[in-house]
Order: sequence, then C-alpha cells, then structure tokens
Amino acid sequence: MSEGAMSEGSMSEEVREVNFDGLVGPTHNYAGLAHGNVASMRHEGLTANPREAALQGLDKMKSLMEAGYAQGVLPPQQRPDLGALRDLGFTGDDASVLARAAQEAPQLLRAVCSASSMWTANAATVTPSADASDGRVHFTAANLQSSFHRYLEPRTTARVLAAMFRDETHFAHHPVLPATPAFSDEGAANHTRLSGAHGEPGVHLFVYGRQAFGGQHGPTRYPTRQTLEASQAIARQHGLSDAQTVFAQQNPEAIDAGVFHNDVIAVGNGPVLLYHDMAFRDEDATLDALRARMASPLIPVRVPSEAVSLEDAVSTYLFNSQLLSNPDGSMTLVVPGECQENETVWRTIQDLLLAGYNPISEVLVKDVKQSMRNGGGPACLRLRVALSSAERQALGGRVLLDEALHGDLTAWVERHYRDRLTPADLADPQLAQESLTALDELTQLLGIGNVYPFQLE
Ligand code: SUG
Repeated sequence: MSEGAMSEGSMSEEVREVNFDGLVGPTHNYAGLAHGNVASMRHEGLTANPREAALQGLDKMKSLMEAGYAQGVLPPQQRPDLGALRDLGFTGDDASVLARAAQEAPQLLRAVCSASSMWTANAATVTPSADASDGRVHFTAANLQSSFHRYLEPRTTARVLAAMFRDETHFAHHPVLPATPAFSDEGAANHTRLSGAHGEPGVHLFVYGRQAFGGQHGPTRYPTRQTLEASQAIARQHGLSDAQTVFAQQNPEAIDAGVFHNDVIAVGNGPVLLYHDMAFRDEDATLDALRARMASPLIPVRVPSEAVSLEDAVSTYLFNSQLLSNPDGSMTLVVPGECQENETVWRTIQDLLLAGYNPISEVLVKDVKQSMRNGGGPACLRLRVALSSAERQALGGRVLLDEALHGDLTAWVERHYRDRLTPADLADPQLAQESLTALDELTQLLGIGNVYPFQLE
C-alpha cells in the first residue's frame, strides 16, 4: 500500500467521541423521586417548565456542535407509561387509569410520568471498538432497577439503541442485566474510559457503590446504585480482560453526602481523570491500578476537599461537567451555570485552567437549570460513544446533530411542549395525548421507526 493510501485509510477510520444527549420529554416535572439525590429531594413539587428544559438541552447541544464536537441525540420515552399502571392493576379507559392512579397512588402516577430518560449517562455502558476483540462497539442498556421510575426505561432504551446502532457488523447489543439488587446497574455514569486519543485502546474504570456478595461496608444514609457484580458482568459481556479493567469502590461518605453516581464526583477524558479527593474509597490503589494498565501516562487532576467541599461539589456539579478533547490536544470543560455562581468553585476552575500540568484550557458554562433541579448536570445528559467514521456512517436514523436537525427539533419542542407542569397536571389525559402526538412526530423526524411499545386508546 502506498503511503498516500495508508493515510487515507487511517483518516477514514478517524475516531471521534459522539455525545448523544437525551432530549427532555414533554412530561418533565419535579416529583422528588430519587432518594439520595439531594436536588431531586429538595425540589419536589416545584412547577417545571418542560419547554424550557428541552430548549436548554438543545442549546447545550448546539453550542457543542458549533464548537466542532460531534453531537448526537437520543429520543425521550413515552410518558405517562400507562402500560406500567395497567400492569399494577389499574383498569378502565386511559382517563380512568390516570384518574384512579392520581387518587389512589399519586406517587406511582408521578413515577410513570418522569422524563428521567433525558439523563442518558444512565442509558447504557458502551465499549468502543478499539477495545473489543471483535472490532465492534458493545452496548448494555442499564437495568436502572434502583427506582421504579427509572426501572421503566431499559425496555425502550434497548429498542432505541438497537434502532440507531442497528448494523450488526459494527454494533453488538447485550442483554440488560437481571433487574435485581445484586446486579444494580446505572450505566455510563459509573464507568469512565481512560486512554490516549479516543481511537487508542483504553482502560475501563468501573466505580461501584457496593459489593452485593460480601465486601466492605457501604453508605448508611443513602442507597448505592451500582454493584461490583453488575460492573463485572458488563466487563464480561463486552469481553474486557483484567488488563483493560479497574474496579473501584465509591467512597461511602460521598454517597451519604448526595453523590449517587460516580459522575457527580469524577470525570475522565483521554488520559485525564478530574476527581474530588472523596471520590474513591481507596484513592491511591485506584490510581495505581489505572497507571499499571494504561499505555499513556495518567494525568490525575485532584481537587481536594479544602478547595471544594463535598457539599459544594454536590450543589454545583463541578464534576458533572463534560471534558472534551480539542484537535490541538487541549481540553474544554463544560460546566453548569451553578459553578459560576459559587465563588470557591469558580476560583478552583480558574486555577485548573491556569495549571500547566493538565490540558484543560477552556471552560464553557451552560444553563441546564431545569435538569439540574432534578440532579442532572451536563454530563448526566449525555451518553458518550466513541465511533470511527465507518461506524458513524453506519448509524441508523437522523440522529447526528446539524444546523437543520437542531432547527427541526427546536420547532418541534415549540409546537408541542407546555411551559408549565405541576404534579397535579400529570393526571390530565390531554397531557398523555400531547406527549404521544409529539413523540409520534419525533420518530418520523429522527427516522428511527416506532420504538415506543404502546399506543393510547
Ligand atoms: O436518577 N433524577 C435522576 C438524575 C440522574 C442523573 N444522572 C447522572 N448522574 N448520570 C436520578 O436520580 C429525579 C426525578 C424526579 O425527582 O422527578 C431523577 O430521577
């Protein structure tokens, strides 16, 4: 092969990380459903603005697209999930099912209306083809069994992922893990891939809250969401070897302070691991294990408690930022507006940008307040999938964001979404109808076929 042909070949395999953001669904509301997620608990009962929430999400996607990053979208799920209410014994026509649930079990009605699928960091765990022996991208949709409202997601998530990543020569889909506490799995929020460039082989850091069978003590106040056994099962499914994986326990004290996922206290990208000193039960052992496996030197960026308290980390979501690679080797940190409002955290970010030992050189502030009030920052809203150009070309549907798709999605939100939603509005049969109409139109717009399991009467 001539040199020219070789470089052409490697260019066509150019690997880019695509951030697939979840579109916020039309029933976005504040139901206080997530015990241990302090923002969700604190904002229960507030009036939500689904339209603003969806537009904030789209605006974040547009900013990143315009800055040159590859941006994708994942559709929301159909809510209310009337099928789930029927499974739980509510009978009659749709309006009666909603009315009875509102009357007899308002907490269940809230759960089946949650727009929680917007937090796509919890949709699945993904292994890029560079790390897989069969050269395919591997997916396991998360079972999200810790809470009822999120347990409703994986069935549709698996269908959506199968519709978008449908080409079997490039993509492999594994069964959702058994939805039982021993295999509690919350997806990429507890998984970080560290590597040189995105196309180079990586090391997978799986962070778990507890070990189901044996293990050391966990948190006492709030629940854990990821087990070691779940993380190990995913590594097995994806064919990852010991040399490619590190399993580390979260610091139980952090979970008790509201760090319900590892991505609330750490974020990695390429060789950089930005983390709070309370992130891991055994910080040194975790870093040593990573160093022993990584081909390129690890760049740990440690934020000590003296600089940012656990409480500030949780309230500002500094670590729930996106860390993105730029062509010149520098990195950009995408933080929520709350970071700028907190003097200490903002100062820490400025220090990080100035420090010479890490490649983080720019900060981008995005307002995702509607999602933040439910405990979802910039990093929660996206699922990272590193894809070669051939894999990007094999994607099903119209799911990579460009100017035109952004315009279509914005107009779609403006056509269908309410700007006010209270928990009392959730029983309105009209809301269910509006949601169905909107999602029907969306599946056509995205060209992914009917991924929703049920129709209204
Ligand atoms: O699972 N909140 C979500 C937030 C998920 C954030 N994701 C990541 N950290 N990756 C959760 O706790 C709250 C819904 C409510 O209260 O209405 C909620 O489900």
